[in-house]
Amino acid sequence: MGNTKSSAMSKEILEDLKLSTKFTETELCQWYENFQKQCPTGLITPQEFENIYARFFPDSETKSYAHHVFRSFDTNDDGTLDFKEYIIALHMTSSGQMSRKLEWAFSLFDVDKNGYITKSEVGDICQALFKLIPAEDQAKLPEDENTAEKRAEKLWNYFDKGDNEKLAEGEFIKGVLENENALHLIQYQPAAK
Ligand SMILES: [Ca+2]
Ligand SMILES: [Ca+2]
Repeated sequence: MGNTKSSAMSKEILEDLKLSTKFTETELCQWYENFQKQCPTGLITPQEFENIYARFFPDSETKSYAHHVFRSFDTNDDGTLDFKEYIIALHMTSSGQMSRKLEWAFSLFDVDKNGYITKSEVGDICQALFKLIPAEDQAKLPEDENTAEKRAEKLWNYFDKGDNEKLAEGEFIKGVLENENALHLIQYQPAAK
């Protein structure tokens, strides 16, 4: 207390994050302390981010998925994640609210950030997601979901769009909310060990 080290979070960022997330001041300050410890420069690089994913999914190829997630969190496009982006990411992805998670999923699939998802973007993310599935589990997948291409095709068809059409955020969220299997195809959750 009263120890205003240079590492303290600015009042402005704190107020901003309190407004835009459901986190309390105490939580935010604790996360800030942890963030500073893990990341003394205050910025997470793509490489550090990849390393975190590699630790979470030791049996998978995480590089391309980590790259896409990083891009979706780097809202100001400067190639690093600052504390604010990190907390917003945490808020979006850990929220109990499905609609918020799906807003994030939309930004994950919108690879070029133009506000629409194309079939080829669905293909890119399905590739990255497929690589997250450990090889032994890939072998157990149903016949029509056992390659990234099949999964992308199946997912895209749920949205009822032609190959050259594009998908807006509302259509994406609605489509996934109405279809459990679409929800299953846009994510990978490792079986609990
Ligand atoms: Ca950034
Ligand atoms: Ca796009």
